[in-house]
Amino acid sequence: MPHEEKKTLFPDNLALLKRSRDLGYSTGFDRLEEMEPQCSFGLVGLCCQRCFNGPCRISLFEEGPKQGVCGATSDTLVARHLYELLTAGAAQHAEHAREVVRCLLEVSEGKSPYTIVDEGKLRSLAQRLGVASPGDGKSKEQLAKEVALKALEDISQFKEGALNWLKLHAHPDCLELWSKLGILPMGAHPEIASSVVRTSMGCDADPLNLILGALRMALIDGFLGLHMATDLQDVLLGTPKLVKTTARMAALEKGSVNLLVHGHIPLLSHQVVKAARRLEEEAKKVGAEGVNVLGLCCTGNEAMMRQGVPLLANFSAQELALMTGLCDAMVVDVQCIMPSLPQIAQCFHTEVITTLPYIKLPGATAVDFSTERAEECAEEIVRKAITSFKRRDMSKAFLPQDGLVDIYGGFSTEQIVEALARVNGDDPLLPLIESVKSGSILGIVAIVGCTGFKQKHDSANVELAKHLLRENVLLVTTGCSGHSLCRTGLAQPTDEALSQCGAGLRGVLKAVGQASGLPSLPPVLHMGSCVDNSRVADVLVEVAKRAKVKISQLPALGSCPEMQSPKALSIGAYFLAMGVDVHIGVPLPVYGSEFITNLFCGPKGCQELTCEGIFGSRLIYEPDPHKAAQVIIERLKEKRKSMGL
Ligand code: MSK
Repeated sequence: MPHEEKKTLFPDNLALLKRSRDLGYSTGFDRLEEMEPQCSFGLVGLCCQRCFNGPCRISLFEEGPKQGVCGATSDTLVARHLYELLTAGAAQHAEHAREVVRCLLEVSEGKSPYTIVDEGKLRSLAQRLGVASPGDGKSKEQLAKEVALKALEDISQFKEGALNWLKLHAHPDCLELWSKLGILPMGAHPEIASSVVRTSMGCDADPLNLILGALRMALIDGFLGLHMATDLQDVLLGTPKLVKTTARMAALEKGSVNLLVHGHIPLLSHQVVKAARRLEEEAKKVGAEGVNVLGLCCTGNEAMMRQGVPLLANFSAQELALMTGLCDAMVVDVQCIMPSLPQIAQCFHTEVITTLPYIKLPGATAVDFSTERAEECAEEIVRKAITSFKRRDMSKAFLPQDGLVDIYGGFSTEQIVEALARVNGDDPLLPLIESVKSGSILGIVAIVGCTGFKQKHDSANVELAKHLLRENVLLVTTGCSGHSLCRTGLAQPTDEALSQCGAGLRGVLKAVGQASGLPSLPPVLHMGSCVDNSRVADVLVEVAKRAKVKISQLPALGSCPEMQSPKALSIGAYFLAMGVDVHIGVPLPVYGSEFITNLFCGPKGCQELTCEGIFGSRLIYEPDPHKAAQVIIERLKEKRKSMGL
């Protein structure tokens, strides 16, 4: 097998990887190879660079140091590092949410071109937060302000007891357990500050105490990151509904201005899509057929879910997209943006545009985006893409011949419930619960998260999905895994896609889909971006309540086969704390500590000191997608037994 074919799965990405190598351009695939062999101390969490006595490296073997210069043990090093990783993930999601809260506050004060799009959701949030009651006559602007202030309370103030967003979304049993464990978090900012202090040199050194701190970060991630961002984005931009669009590099159009949106916070991309539609005529004046907006990574998922924007590429293919020579501009905000992008862009005519004053890339153009001036900024960005189109050199263009694939996305919790309600209007969750009880559906697995460079790109996501579908596992997806599964044709209700499913699952998908006027539901339900894992959590909480079981009894699991970002880890830890098993395909830097490894992946020894014993969940590490599928199926069967099935 040629070397490149071990690196990436889909033919279009493969052709572009070969092209990058032919032209002598370096991508992440090449840079990882140059990096190897990687430091084994770091890989198992035993390299500490916290002070200038080090770097300290603790040996796993009989020979060599067993403590750092300060006396920190391997358990302390691993726990501290894990806490830091979770803090990095949670902080990114909480800051994402804060940007959206700020926008909502501006809307409430009439200072923003954004509007309240889902007023029903705003009113429901306001009532559940206790700032509104039916018939109180409050305007939507008043409600927006009060909801935004409640959100800011959670983000920045020190609070005791359960935070507002925990009360909104957590299962009551979970709240009780987290309270007993003493892991109910303070506000996001106090928790992040506390983590920085506790993980510094000479501070918290108790491994168990550090892990309890890390679990607080997991809850910050889940509630003050994922849920808060999702709720308020839906209010401002609309709650996603079923949408049909396309995926793969073939979504680039040779005759159009191709403008790529990349990053995470959809406030920017939403306005860029609207501006692109307004400025079609300007594009035509320079000889283009129009402006074609395409999505990368999670911004791509957000723009797909609400505006039907095609999915172009996920994390590991962001550089490859530029290798087509057909990208006129790429606009980015925050997270998962490779610093190499402007270097590759300069080899073509592509303009890379950063938009946040605190996120800049050497070689990129900066357009400082503000939500107050969102329309103006978005038009400036689209005009830059149109100008760049005029510089495009078609002799450098290369569009792989692998065709477009249709995708059906937009499966918000509301959309899923709406589809189920067409089967049973009085009790929408019942058809799903009965399908699980009858065995037509073995369980529910969310294949989520990233793609990276350490495995064959997209392959583990796709192989795991195909294996689980054959075993009648209902699949939902988010993040860059969502791109992988859409590209493979599993997010469309075709006979070919359905033929990948076991008979029981196929029957359920057809029955629910046909009630909504589709031939079937697609085998994989795309629920959105990384923050939309909140929607997955909401579904599980509601199903557990309706089925009158604990979340930890549900045959449900989250899998991140190609994890690359600490954000995936903080999301995973949030699901573990809820009682949901989590599978990862990339090793965590915890193997330097038997205590921490057993705590997450146990049980060995004392049950009380394992996730299994405390939450009823387990972290499963298995890089091989087929072996992982077998382990996952066994775990789903164990959970079914715990439900008496
Ligand atoms: S973009 S965090 S690589 S999913 Fe959300 Fe993709 Fe993972 Fe970034």
